[in-house]
Amino acid sequence: MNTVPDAELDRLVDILMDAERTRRDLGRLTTDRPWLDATVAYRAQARQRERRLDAGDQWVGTKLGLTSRAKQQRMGISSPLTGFLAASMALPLGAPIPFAKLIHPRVEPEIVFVMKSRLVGPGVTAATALAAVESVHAGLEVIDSRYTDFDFALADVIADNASSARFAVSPTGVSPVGLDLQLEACVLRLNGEVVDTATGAAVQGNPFEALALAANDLGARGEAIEAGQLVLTGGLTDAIFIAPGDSVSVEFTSLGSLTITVAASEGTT
Ligand code: OOG
Ligand code: MG
Repeated sequence: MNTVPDAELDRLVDILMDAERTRRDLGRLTTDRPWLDATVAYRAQARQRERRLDAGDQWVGTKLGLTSRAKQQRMGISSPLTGFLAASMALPLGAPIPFAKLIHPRVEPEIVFVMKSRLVGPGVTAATALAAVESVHAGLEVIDSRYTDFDFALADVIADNASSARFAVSPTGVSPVGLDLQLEACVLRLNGEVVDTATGAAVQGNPFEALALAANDLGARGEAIEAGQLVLTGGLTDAIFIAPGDSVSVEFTSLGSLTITVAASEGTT
């Protein structure tokens, strides 16, 4: 239903952005809003993006969510989705996760693309997607749903920008040419202990398929993935909960490794 007035969308954005700022989690917004479907939710997501850009943030890329079975099963939603990445979400190299600013953060390993050229659907395939990639990187995403216990329907999580909070990307990338991302393995460690493993095939069969999906999905809404932007292709494994003082690392076969720590105490950014 696309007749939902902009004022109603702005109210949704206010609720979600207040929850983020005040660290107060919410019940599902879809419960008492039968008109809140995926299409309306993407309009709300785009308005949140505009608000952030108006406030001086920058749009630095796209994230995919729920692209692996591990994630889909955990969340009980079988459809992938997209969100936007803003410069303020990027954790500089070595910066800790600001635990005190988040509600109930979780971390997941991701394969990340830096784009060489613009990619816009429809009709994007894994092969054309690969040709638009400059470099492939190891990533860790910090998700922090604004919904209680990460309990949401598809439209809720789309409106909430796919639970995005922070992300870290390894500074050195690898050329996509000759990489077999299906067989690219990753090992996820929490405080040195292996907690999960996966290969790139977990992500839509191949992360380049996920990239094509994002470009086609954005294209259908009149948007594109721009040269120089990042694309987070979605958690390869389930996300893990973290606590202050923790250290999370991911090690890939060819993409190298990346470690982030969690700020040790309240008030630390
Ligand atoms: C939704 C966001 C999912 C991913 O990589 O699958 C996501 C959630 O799990 O809260 O970022
Ligand atoms: Mg993710």
